[in-house]
Amino acid sequence: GTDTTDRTEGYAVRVDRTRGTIALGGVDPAGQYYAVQTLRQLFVAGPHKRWRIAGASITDFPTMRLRGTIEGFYGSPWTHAERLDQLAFYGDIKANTYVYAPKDDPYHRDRWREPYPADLLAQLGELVDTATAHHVRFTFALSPGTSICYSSTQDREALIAKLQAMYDLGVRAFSIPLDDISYTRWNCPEDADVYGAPGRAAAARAQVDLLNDVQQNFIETRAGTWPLQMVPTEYGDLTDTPYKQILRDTLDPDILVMWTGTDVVPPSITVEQAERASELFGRNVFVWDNYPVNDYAQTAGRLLLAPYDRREPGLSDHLAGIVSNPMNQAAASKVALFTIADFAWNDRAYARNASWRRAASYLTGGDVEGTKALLVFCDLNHLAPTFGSQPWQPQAPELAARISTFWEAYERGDRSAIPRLDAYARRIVTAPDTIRATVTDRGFLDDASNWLDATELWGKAMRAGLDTLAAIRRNDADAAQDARERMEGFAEQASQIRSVPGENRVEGVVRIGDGVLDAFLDDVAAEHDEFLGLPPLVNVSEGKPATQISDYAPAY
Ligand code: 14T
Repeated sequence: GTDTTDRTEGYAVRVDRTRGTIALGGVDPAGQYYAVQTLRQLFVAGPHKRWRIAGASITDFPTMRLRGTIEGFYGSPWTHAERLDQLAFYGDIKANTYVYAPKDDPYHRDRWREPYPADLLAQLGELVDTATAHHVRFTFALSPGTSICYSSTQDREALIAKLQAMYDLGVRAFSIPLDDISYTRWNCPEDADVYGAPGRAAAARAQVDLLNDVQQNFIETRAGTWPLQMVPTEYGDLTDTPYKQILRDTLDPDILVMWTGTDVVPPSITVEQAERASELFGRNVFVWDNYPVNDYAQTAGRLLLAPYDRREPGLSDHLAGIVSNPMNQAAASKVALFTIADFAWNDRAYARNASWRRAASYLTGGDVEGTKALLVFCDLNHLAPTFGSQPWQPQAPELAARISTFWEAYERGDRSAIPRLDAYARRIVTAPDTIRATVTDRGFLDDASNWLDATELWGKAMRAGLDTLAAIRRNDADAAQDARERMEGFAEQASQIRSVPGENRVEGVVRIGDGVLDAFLDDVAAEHDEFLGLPPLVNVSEGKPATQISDYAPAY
């Protein structure tokens, strides 16, 4: 075929098996690189350690111009080695953007004026080169908002000097995030004279003054730079305010404005919302998506391993792009990042489950058993919280469906109910070993280690629970008692496992299938109590969540 594309980063691959030829073409260097990546990914392992490829005819291009991550979380920043590994990973998933904005790098935010010491500067230089090698735009972000005096020439000079040092390393993309700062108080008395009494409108005037200056007198006067990016102080709502009006009307139209969707961690992002945000800021917004970031209280003890979801097809028409704010655990973030890159590449063709399977397959190097085991594990870490009390992605949807089918069959007296669920429980028990044997990414195994340990124990508790029910069914009181004790022992052990100190910013007990797996064990215990002739327990906590044993009383 001769169908090609002229879209930025587009490419074509033709594999003609009858002629035995392979042709690759790219619109630009990134497109050529993606042609090679795709060809590499099309090879499958054949017998005798030989790689095989079927015929292929592909013409492809991304719908979103900017795709990737913003290391923008609080808490333990990624290590240098993790960052190098991520940049190579972005090449594999055709992501082209990495924004360096770790809140807890002191030189990024708290001590933004201070130059990087030589050793850290050398590392940043290595990141820039590695990013370039994988066609990733290393974007350096500097967050001066907590202490900058907008009207101070000295502060402006310090900021430019810091950006210039990065330019000298090869950085060509820059961002000035102004999130999570007070905009109703100045950092110096002079700002009140220049911009007026502190408030939303005055903050917008000061920010625009600074940003336009950087765009016009730094970015535009340096060769090869991309337009400046910024994060507004109002980054997560759709209310028109004097702040947004001033940005819309006076911020240099070339400057990219980020937006998180609503409520910091958005339960969904619709086309209508994106259109509205883009209208409010006077340009197509650049989405900073707070998934799978786990730096806030609701994520304590969690890894977030669900595929990207509830971002509406068609968003690409109204956005400059999407970057994900990932977890403190870099490698464990790859499951979500893989799927986000899929969505950003082609939002209208995105299929969450297919993308999730491919992410798992990627991490196991295509190992079929490993992929299945990894998906069982990811299902148990599927819950995605918001800042509110309701998660935006449910916990363990696969296990929950199987358990609900199980209880129906069990109540009906279906004798295959227990063995069927036990087969899945066995997969939970063995998933950690299979994952450890097949996932080639050591970082992932390290990040997930405690969650893998907990998974095995919860799986064993579940199997002991099923043994309890089986014993009840054959009226074997001793065996039922014994199995219940084993069940409770495993559950007790599992609930001792905590997140790794210094990883999850908010540490806590490792959560695995919570609300589903533990609920199943509670239901088994209730069945056993009934078998023993004990009255069922009722929740007497008067509408509040039941958290302790005194919240329950026997129903006589
Ligand atoms: F800039 C924004 F786009 C943004 O999301 N900023 C922070 C971000 O660094 C953090 O990782 C993320 C998730 O916790 O949320 C923002 O930080 C907040 C937001 C809040 F509403 C921290 C505390 C809050 F109460």
